[in-house]
Amino acid sequence: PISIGFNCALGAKDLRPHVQAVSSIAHTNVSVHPNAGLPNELGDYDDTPDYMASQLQEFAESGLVNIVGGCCGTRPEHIAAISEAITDIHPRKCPEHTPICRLSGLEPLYMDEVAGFINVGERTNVAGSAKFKNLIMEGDFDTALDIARDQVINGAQIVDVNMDDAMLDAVTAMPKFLNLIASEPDISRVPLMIDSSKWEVLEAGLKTVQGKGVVNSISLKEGEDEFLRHAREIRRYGAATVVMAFDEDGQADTKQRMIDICSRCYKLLTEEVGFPPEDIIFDPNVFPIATGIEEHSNFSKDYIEATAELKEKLPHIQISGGVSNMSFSMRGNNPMREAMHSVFLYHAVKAGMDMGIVNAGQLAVYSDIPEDLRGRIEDVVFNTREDGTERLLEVAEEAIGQKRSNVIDLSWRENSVN
Ligand code: THG
Repeated sequence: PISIGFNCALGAKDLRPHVQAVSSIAHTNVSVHPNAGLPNELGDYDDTPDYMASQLQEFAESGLVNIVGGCCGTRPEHIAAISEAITDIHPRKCPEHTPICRLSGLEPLYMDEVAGFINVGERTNVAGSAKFKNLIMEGDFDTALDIARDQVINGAQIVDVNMDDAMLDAVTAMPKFLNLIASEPDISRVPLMIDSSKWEVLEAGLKTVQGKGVVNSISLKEGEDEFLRHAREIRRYGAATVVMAFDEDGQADTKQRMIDICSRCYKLLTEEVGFPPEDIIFDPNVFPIATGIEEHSNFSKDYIEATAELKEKLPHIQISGGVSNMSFSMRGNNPMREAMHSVFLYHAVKAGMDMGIVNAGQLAVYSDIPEDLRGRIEDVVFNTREDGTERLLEVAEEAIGQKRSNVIDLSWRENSVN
């Protein structure tokens, strides 16, 4: 746009905080055309030409605006006074554009150093939660909303929604659920991630989400033409996107393939589509380890090393991954899975991983994991010994016993107020 601005509204004075907020972030001109105050009981406008001119002069002197004018209640005398008051003042300068990924629900989410690692709630996924799936199948969307709310309460800064199931019409279910989320401000304050393997479902979601969400995901699976077409559409809807390391030959399952496919996608997206690199979220593939299958043993190591190289090589990108995938072989043993996720994240985040799809609120603290267990997990994550999986299985039973306590310690309430 040539300009983003405020029209009419509250009169110049009460618009100031809003003008200031937009002025500090807009990478285009900022315009203000206030009314001459709010109408009085008789429907007249009370702000005089001199008063309005002095207000707008102050906006201009503070460097907030590029274009000024008047709306309801302003007359030629107002415009003349405003024009004279601002004649000698330099227009606002646009702030420098810092390329960080900016998302939003009702509230903004800036993926900068202050925000740190971003947790994406995984539970509103019919393939990832039996409870969620049953509720959606029964049509109990209201109770299903509680799962989304719990994810946010437990620290999810983005909520992933997935309705892909053979028994479900996801093109209908996705927007239905997203619309219900939109009416719950405690959930919709965070950005949403629309998760589907079908483009029609992603597009139905894109049409529904407010703010700036994330598509999860696109890839080169069906070739360059489809990939570019989808990327352009996502751009048109103003969303960011997850790009899977997946090409015409299948999923990347080695470090080199992860790097090659992501690099190819980066070039296509930035050069052919003009996609902002900071809105590209690569997912190099988190696959299960400790499965007993030799070919799987490098998956986590490759992911972590590819992450470090990609962050180095491709400016401004984000790296994401479905963390709970890596522990599938320990299904039924949640304490062990939580410990594995935490160890994996500790190293992946150090390598540059920016965000992860996780079971929000169910992550062990790395330093709380007993040293012996931590060491055994590290051995499988980095594939440092052949008997790594066996050694992890040896202690798996013990881990089940160490159920994480969900009892909240309120003894601090016994202390005195002072
Ligand atoms: N990358 C991207 N998107 C993704 C994934 C990814 N979306 C889906 C998935 N992977 C991430 N989400 C989940 C959600 C749940 C689980 C794993 C990944 C999970 N669920 C329990 C299980 O299957 O054992 C369910 C238990 C229950 O029913 O409560 O582990 O990699 N871009």
